[in-house]
Amino acid sequence: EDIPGRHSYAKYNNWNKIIAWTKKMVHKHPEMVSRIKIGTTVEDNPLYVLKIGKRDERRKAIFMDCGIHAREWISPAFCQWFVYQAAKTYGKNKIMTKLLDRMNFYVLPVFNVDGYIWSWTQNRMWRKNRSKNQNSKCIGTDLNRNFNVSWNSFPNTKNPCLNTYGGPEPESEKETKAVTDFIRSHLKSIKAYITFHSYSQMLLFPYGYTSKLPANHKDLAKVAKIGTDVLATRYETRYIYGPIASTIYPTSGSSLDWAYNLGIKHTFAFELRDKGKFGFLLPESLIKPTCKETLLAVKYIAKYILKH
Ligand code: ING
Ligand code: ZN
Repeated sequence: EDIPGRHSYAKYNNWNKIIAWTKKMVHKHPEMVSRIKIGTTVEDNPLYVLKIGKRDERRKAIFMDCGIHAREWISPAFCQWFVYQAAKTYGKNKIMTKLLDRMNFYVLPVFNVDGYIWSWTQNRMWRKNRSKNQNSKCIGTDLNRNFNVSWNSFPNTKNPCLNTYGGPEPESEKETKAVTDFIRSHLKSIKAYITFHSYSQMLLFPYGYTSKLPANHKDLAKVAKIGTDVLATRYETRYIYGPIASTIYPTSGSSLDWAYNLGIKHTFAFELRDKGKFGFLLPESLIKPTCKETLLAVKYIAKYILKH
């Protein structure tokens, strides 16, 4: 589909607009933003990571992804807002300048491109990717159950017709493989992994596949506490925080647990607005408020990463 009209940070943008936007960001800020193609999807769409910061691989980095689930449109909207604000406020905002002088951000604005397109054109409530399944008419794998961490150890990940199908094997999906290859090859610099979902207003950290707490639980809980407090300063939006398994529900094969066990000791998942009134259909009037308050929390986490 090719709906005319301009890209806007106050609107949900379709995939064509988002690709054009990635290109524009690089052209507008060539010294600050570059675009890396990390792979392609099942339907041969490109997977682009935007790198923000100076081109020095020795620095610390934070990897962020949005849109692993197709219908969670506020998530890609946040990644776009983040890149825009980072590039725009560098040299003006003290914290952003310090962050970008000392670290890189890798931002994947849409992880599940095929699913995102499907949710725009065919089924607004689509969650999974669009890969075909053997011996089943049902389409798609849940990319957030497809990672190689306690894969398939919980119910509902084995049936291709369910929304939480984990795929035929870990990293079976091209999208998952592209992201895991990228993170593995940049592991030296990546000090934090942040993934954005909606909805529920939660800030989650490991683990999902066990009720055991990770070694640095106290640090993660402290960062999440302050992060959610900082988020609330803008519009008094209340987030709860805690380990995935006890705060939302147990999950196996998630990107968050995978990244943590790979050695990235600060991994967080945001469940953005709201708490269910609009759910996945968050009105466009709430995009900017959601992005603004979330940016405060992300900047806080990044500052913490710089210090530690
Ligand atoms: N929720 C997430 C899901 O994949 C989650 C919750 C986040 C689980 C991070 C594990 C890790 O089910 C939504 N809304 O998708
Ligand atoms: Zn999700």
